[in-house]
Amino acid sequence: MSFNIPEAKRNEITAMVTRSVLETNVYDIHTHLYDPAFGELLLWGIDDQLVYHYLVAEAFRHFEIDYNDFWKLPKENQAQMIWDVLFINNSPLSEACRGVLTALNRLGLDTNQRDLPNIRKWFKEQDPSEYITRCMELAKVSKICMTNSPFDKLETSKWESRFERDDRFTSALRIDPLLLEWHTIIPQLIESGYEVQSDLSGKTMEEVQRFLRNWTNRMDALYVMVSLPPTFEYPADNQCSKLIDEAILPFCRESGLAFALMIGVKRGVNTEMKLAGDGLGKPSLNSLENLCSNNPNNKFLCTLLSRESQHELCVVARKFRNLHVFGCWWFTNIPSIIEDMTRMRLDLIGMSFTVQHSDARVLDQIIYKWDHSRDIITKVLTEKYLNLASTGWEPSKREIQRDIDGLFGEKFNQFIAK
Ligand code: RAT
Ligand code: ZN
Repeated sequence: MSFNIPEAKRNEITAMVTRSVLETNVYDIHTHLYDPAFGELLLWGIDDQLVYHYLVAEAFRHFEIDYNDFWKLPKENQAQMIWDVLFINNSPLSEACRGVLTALNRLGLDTNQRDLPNIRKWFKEQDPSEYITRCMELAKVSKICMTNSPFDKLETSKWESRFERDDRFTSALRIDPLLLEWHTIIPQLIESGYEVQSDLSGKTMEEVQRFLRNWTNRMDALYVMVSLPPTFEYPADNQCSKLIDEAILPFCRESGLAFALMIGVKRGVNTEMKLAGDGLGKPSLNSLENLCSNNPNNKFLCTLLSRESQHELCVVARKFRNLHVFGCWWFTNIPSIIEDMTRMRLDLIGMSFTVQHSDARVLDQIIYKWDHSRDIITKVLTEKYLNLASTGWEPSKREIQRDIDGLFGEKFNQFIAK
């Protein structure tokens, strides 16, 4: 209730919060973007925006084309089909559609022309290295954390060569296959000189730790990360749990790195849609509680995919200070849910979380993802500071700025540095 605050004070607080949220640089702590040294792996431009898997999933609901026939088309033709069906034949109201238009609009293009050839022409004229800076400036993103897989041949060849890092891009070591498809990666580990056994016997655990150490050093990784299905159980009598206990967590303790868990993805619900075919499920958070309580000397970062799990996650975070909650992930990264989650997190865990990450796969997307989130964060925080002011506690400009710095990356930095 903020009706007892004089109007001038209300306006002052609203203006301070709005300015601070809109002008503070963020650290985007989880993306699928790459340091420009990775060349074509860093996607940008209108065609990559249109074939983003969030839009592919929406477009297939209208298409009649066979899945395979669609995948055989060149990227430009796929993009054209998506544009036609989601932007021209229907109004582009979904979050992912609106996102494309927000980015184009902020880049100075006239979206009202609905002119895809002209948009393409504009992108062809951009200089890639200037364009990165432009997108980062427009989004007010000062640092971008990549998702780096030592199992992805496309990127490992680059890591194995020496190259100069762009210091705006940091790294996170992604290890999904190690925990979820152990049998499929054994040949690669053996070929790279690691003495591992399929039944995890002998020197396997030490060797997995050596593998993690080598890749962390090579990538200068800030944290180790995995995305897990809703059926994830810990502790459990299986290889995943054993690898976590005997390789991942000891390595994280030794190196001081946090272990990031993104829980709730059901891979391949419709495999014909490829990346667009993943779904979600509601996990039991007993496993997360067990991880945090059995391993008090480890640090955990966590984000969850199901809306229904968000309240429970906040409660787990209230119990364990070695857990840092971050972002509104994937299917939760839509305005109505961001608003709900942000308000609930502030209510339950105060200022001790990271409010958002973009998960951008195409550079230009950082513009819309952060623009849309900033609008909602402004709304929620303004309401919260006005509530505070109505108790007589007037937030100062410096306090507001401190808080927003925290939510936009400082709390994350402090957590991983602990
Ligand atoms: O949000 C996405 O683009 C998903 O495809 C996933 O990449 C997810 O964010 C993940 O990191 O597993
Ligand atoms: Zn992701």
